[in-house]
Amino acid sequence: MSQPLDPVVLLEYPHNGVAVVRISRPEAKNALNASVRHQLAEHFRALARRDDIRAVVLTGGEQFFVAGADIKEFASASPIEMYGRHTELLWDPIARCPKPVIAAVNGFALGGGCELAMHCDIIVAGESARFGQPEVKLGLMPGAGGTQRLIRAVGKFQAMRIALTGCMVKAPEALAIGMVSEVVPDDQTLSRALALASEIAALPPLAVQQIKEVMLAGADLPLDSALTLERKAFQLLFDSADQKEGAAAFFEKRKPTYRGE
Ligand code: CO8
Repeated sequence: MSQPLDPVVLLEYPHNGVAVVRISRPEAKNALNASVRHQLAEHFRALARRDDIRAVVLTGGEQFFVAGADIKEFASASPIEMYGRHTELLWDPIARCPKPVIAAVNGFALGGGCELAMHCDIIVAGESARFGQPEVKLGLMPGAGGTQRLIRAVGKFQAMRIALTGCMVKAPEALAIGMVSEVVPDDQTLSRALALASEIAALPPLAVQQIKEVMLAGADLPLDSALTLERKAFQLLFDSADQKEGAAAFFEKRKPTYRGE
């Protein structure tokens, strides 16, 4: 796929099986304008189809992740204009990416930026990172999953406090309430996210993808249905060459070679 003329989202391939999607719009603290959203969606659609990519790291700058939706683009919009933008079609490729997505967050992840991080499967935060849903201070509310993903991640009482006050949550507190996976020194955020991505990329991709799919889909189902879904996916994996290879390597006391088949 050809790179757009004015790329504000960059693609890099630092390690085998790992892609880095980097938002680069520093003049607006990486605020999500139409170009950023479209390029993000385009990259995620393309990465989903690539068999050689087994894990994705999503990051921003060293000083900031994403300061939210671009306020200039919606400050005077009408409801019908907002509806007609169908931004859900641009979030979907991120939410539905079959490969694990790890957010590496330094600095601000606010509003749509916090929602973007919560689209990911693992969040590594630098110790100075700040998360928040400040939309209420603009007379708005989260509109890309912030009310729903946050309450599912941290429970009612923390989610209500965060969304109703628009406060900023510092990384150590975010870790304590389950809003992020790990906190590391700021200069190690990307390297830690890359290390996790490489670790996952070396594992059997069909098993990895089934785990992600079942955990996300099952979380919104009644327990019985979710357990059935889990059982079916578990059984399906017995048809994979990688499952046979994993068992054979265990008994032969050697390192397995996984081919994603
Ligand atoms: N949109 C547009 N421009 C922005 C944004 C933004 N969200 N954030 C920062 N900028 C711009 C500033 O206007 C400024 O531009 P300029 O230099 O031309 O004046 C530049 O970035 C630098 O910003 P600051 O000077 O403010 O930098 P500071 O370091 O002082 O502060 C902050 C950084 C704290 C991040 C501050 O910029 C800020 O509070 N930004 C707004 C945060 C916010 O309210 N985010 C939520 C936006 S609403 C939202 O995300 C709704 C999501 C709904 C989902 C989508 C549905 C369509």
